[in-house]
Order: sequence, then C-alpha cells, then structure tokens
Amino acid sequence: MASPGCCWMQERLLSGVFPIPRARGLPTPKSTALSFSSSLLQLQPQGFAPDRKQRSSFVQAPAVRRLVGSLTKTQGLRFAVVIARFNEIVTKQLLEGALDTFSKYSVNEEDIDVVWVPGCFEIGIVAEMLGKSRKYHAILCIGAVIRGDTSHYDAVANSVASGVLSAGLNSGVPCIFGVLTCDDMEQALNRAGGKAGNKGAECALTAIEMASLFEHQLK
Ligand code: INI
Repeated sequence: MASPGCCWMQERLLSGVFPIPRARGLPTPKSTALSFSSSLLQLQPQGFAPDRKQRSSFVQAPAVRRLVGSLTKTQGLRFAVVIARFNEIVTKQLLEGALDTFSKYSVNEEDIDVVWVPGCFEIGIVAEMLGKSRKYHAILCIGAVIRGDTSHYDAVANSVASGVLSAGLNSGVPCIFGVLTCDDMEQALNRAGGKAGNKGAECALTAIEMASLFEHQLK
C-alpha cells in the first residue's frame, strides 16, 4: 500500500518539481538509474531534466556493474592441467582433487586435457604454450616443491611461481597456481587431500571462476 509520503513524491515527480539528484556539469542522462529504489521512479519519463535552479547537492550514482565469474556456468569451458611428475605421490593426489571438483561442477571430461612434465621447473613454459594455443579457458598448474628434498628448493619454488605468472600474463589465459611449497613431505600430503584439505580442488574452483569471468564477463 502506498504511503501518504509516496503520493506526495509521485505528484512531484509527475510535475517535474522533485529535485532529481545530479552532479553539477554532468550531461542529462538518457536513462534513469537513481541511487535509491522505488517503483514510483519508473514514472519518471526518459531524458527528464529538472530546472537548473532546482538541482540539489545529491549526486546521481551511476549503476555500478559488478563482474564476477560463475561457478555454475561451466558448459563449454575447456581446461588444461599441467602437472609435475616430481613428488608424484603428492601431485597425483592434487590432480585427483582437481578432477573431482571439475566433475562436481559439471565440467565435461572431454573438455579437460592433462599434460605431465618432469618437474615444477618445466611447468611455466608448457602453460604458456597451452595458453597461446587458444584451446583453453584456463590452465591449472600443479606441482609440489618440498624443501627437505633438495638444496635448490628456493630456485625451483621461485622459478615455478614466476613461470606460472608469466604464462598467464603472456598468453592472456588465466594460469592458476596449484603448486605446494612445503617444508616436508608430511606437510605436503596434508595439503593434498589430508588434514589440510586439497589444494588441487581449491585451484580447480579458482580455474572455473577465472575461466567464467573471462568468457562470460570480460569478453
Ligand atoms: N621439482 C619439483 O617439482 N619439486 C621439487 O621439490 C624439486 N626439487 O626439490 O628439486 C623439483 N626439481 C626438479 C625441477 O623441477 C626440474 O624438473 C629439474 O631441475 C630439470 O629442469
């Protein structure tokens, strides 16, 4: 039921006396999107411009567009997974987590390619090549760098991080960082389906969201 205040506002709107909030110097808007909502505002005619003298200090807020990827519109999205064989006992678990998530979110199996590489150091170059092939909407990079295993942990960890970043930037296709960097094997296994969840599953979700953002919102 309309309140008495609404009737007053309706009259004002129809007579053009209501001070429509507008910023000084802005062109007259063609469509009407005001910063407050009321069905009465639909009564306002297109291109309505109040008398200059009646302008108030309110600022008309343009409608803000909020772009976010969807986790449910997965049909037709294609993914590649680049996975390191080094520390395979861990990376296989991460892959299982990722594939489970793709399946739960209805990504078709035939829209997923899995590419194995020897170690994390090799991930970046392959991800970049796959990105540039334009065959995929997102590329999921999976690996495990474990400090206990080698003295060149830092070199491999840093290289794979910058390799994956560069692959995304150079190809324009989202490349998701699904590489564990851990102090020991126990910590790695915990993050690959153990006590601390599955990083592969989390990264598959990120891949879906980014693929959808690019395909459905930013194109
Ligand atoms: N590769 C990994 O994926 N994880 C590691 O922990 C690792 N460590 O510790 O050495 C590792 N090394 C191999 C490296 O990625 C390359 O495959 C190799 O250096 C050949 O380029």
